Amino acid sequence: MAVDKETLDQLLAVVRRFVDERLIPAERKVEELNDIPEDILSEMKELGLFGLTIPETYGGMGLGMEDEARVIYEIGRAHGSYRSAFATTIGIGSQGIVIDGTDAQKDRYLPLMATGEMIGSFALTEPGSGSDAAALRTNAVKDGDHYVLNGSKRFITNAPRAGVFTVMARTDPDNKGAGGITAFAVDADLEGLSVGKPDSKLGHHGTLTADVNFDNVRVPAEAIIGGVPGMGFKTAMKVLDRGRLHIAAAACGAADRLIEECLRYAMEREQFGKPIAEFQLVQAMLADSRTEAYAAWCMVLDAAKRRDAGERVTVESSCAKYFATEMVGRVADRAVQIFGGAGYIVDYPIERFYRDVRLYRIYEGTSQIQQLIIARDMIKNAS
Ligand code: COS
Repeated sequence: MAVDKETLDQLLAVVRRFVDERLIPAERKVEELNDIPEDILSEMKELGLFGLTIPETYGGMGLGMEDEARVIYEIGRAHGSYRSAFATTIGIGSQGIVIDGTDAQKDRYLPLMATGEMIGSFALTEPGSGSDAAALRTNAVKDGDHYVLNGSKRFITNAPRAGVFTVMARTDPDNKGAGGITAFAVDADLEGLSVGKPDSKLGHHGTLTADVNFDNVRVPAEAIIGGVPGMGFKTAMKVLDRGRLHIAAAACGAADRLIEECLRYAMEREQFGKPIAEFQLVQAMLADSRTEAYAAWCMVLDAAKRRDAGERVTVESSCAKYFATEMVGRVADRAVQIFGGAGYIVDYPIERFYRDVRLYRIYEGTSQIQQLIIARDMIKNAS
């Protein structure tokens, strides 16, 4: 933990107030604009949200995993796109450099990311490779002291705003697996790099995702994250170990908000002459949501503490992501049920959460990929 308990408590209180007073009231505006209002983005930068996990030496707060999870829980209570606005910069878009980057790469990028001046983005997924990440086809061919990148990346969060991409590309054409992949820190303004038009999505309106295309993009060899070719897949997986816990924490925050909305509505809404919260079938739904959310949050905290203690948490991170994101899907489904017709119309936040939380079970590894990671580890340890 890079901050003491008192500082963390103050930060959490400030973030909670920001969420309640600024972010939640502007949720409808985010949906209408399909973007985060500029004044809110500026306030997020002032609060230091873009530097939460960037080490203090580089101008960030240097939060450990548990503290990050606690802040993300709070942010997760509001529209999912608020978190996405800074999450790639403190998460998958910077952590490759934080975990494996050279000193020169850290010096160059991290101070700019910590203030939100530069947005970091993570480019792994391709039109032909998603779950099978090691099958990626973007290639980087050595040419003197540069590499020439060709290929396309898909569904890249914050691509239209990014200043730097962590790009996984194949540098060894003879190695079709993980060992042939190298991670590069690629500046967004390099010639030949283009970003497609933002995707139209089921939810997360306000988060911009797009294709990123590389057409003979010349990247200096110093851009290889960590300086050693062939390590890119491992860098990506280490980044995702942390990223998956972050998503699990966001799912817990979303569940918290949904439960709060459900309870308030159930206590106000009257049917058959009394508040629906007095009916045991509604109580069962409330209790199931509360119980599952509590279990998920315990998992996130346990895995986060272990990571902070230096343990490798690949499996715990997958368990937490798998359970928390499936949990919030069930909580959102029950929320629609408790709200009834009101849960299906846009005047209430429930239908939006129902759409938005669906993504948590897909990105940064589907639920099925988490199951595979967990079971593979069990089998490996037993054999
Ligand atoms: N940390 C460090 N190293 C890791 C690692 C981790 N979490 N996970 C895997 N590795 C290493 C392995 O140890 C192995 O190294 P060696 O070759 O030295 O033994 C190498 O990376 C390859 O690992 P593995 O054999 O497990 O790779 P697979 O191709 O079988 O795939 C999965 C692994 C399926 C887990 C991976 O492709 C994956 O996570 N897919 C989902 C991708 C994803 O989340 N996409 C979302 C886009 S990002 S928003």
